[in-house]
Amino acid sequence: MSTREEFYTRIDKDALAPLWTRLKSLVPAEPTPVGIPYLWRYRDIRPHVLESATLISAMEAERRVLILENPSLRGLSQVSNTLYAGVQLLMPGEIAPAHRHTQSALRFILEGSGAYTAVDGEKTLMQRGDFVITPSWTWHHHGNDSSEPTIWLDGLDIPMVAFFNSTFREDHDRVEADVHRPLGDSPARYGQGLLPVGHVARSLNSPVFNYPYARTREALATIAAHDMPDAAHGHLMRYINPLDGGWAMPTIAPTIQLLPNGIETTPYRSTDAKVFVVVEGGGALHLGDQSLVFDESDIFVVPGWVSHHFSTTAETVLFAFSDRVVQEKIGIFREQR
Ligand code: 1HN
Repeated sequence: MSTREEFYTRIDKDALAPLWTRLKSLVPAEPTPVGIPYLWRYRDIRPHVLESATLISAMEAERRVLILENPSLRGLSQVSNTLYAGVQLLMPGEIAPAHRHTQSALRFILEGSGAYTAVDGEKTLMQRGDFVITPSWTWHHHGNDSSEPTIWLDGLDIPMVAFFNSTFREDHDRVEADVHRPLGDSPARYGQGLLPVGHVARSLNSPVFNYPYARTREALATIAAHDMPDAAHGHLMRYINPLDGGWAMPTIAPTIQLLPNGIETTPYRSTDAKVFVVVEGGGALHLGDQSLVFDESDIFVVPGWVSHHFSTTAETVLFAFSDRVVQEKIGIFREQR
């Protein structure tokens, strides 16, 4: 054994290790992508999601969800290095019981009309394309009083909160938590370009907890009708907290973008892994020599620092979420065109 090896063996007993053998891997020149790019075709996963209702109720499951697990992170319940994603089903008449947890959640509605989620004492109805926030530690339950199955994408910061070992959960003692504000209260107070004078933020989240697609789509259409698309992003907008103009959530950064029909965007990469939902249209995601063809309602993940670009075969709207907000806050977000 060399003198160095003998030294490493000796200090190992005192729970010590040399940095110099590890420095280059601890601090590489640039990020090594975690997870692989992957696309879940909605037409493939939808039958499985619907079949799950024949096996278990929302009540028994608590949340009847099929996890979207990155193929290179199997068993970890992760879609990316920092995020969880899943597809949730609520059948007519069902309730997913009230609980709360320190993880923050977003919902992006894929199917159905008229189911509700109740968050922190207020219900909101969910339609396709709506983006809904469930802030950390708020009581929430979901109910479907409509006659159609309702399906949505859940995005949570589960791996991030686990990293900090700050995970707490609590089950409500009733199936439905108290609802003490009427439908439409939050949008009236916070979602009309108005704020109650003297309003004090109670949370780091936007008090607007449902961003209806009808309004989002109208904004995109108006902008796209007269503005040139950005070469890499088309018409890219972020969901904001109207109290301060920052991202709508403190740990997950949600965006919506319109890509004109026939566009071929320029290559782009950023340090945040992104999960996309194809809200409208179709096209392809290109990564090196790989192309993933996408259609309406498909969901795909692009790991951080992987160069990619898009081509479209129809006017396309993409919803996406990532950990960009956290990376910006701690000053490590990078992007490259
Ligand atoms: C959760 O509370 C929901 O409230 C969805 O709908 C997915 C995944 C893990 C932990 C909690 C929901 C979840 C979750």
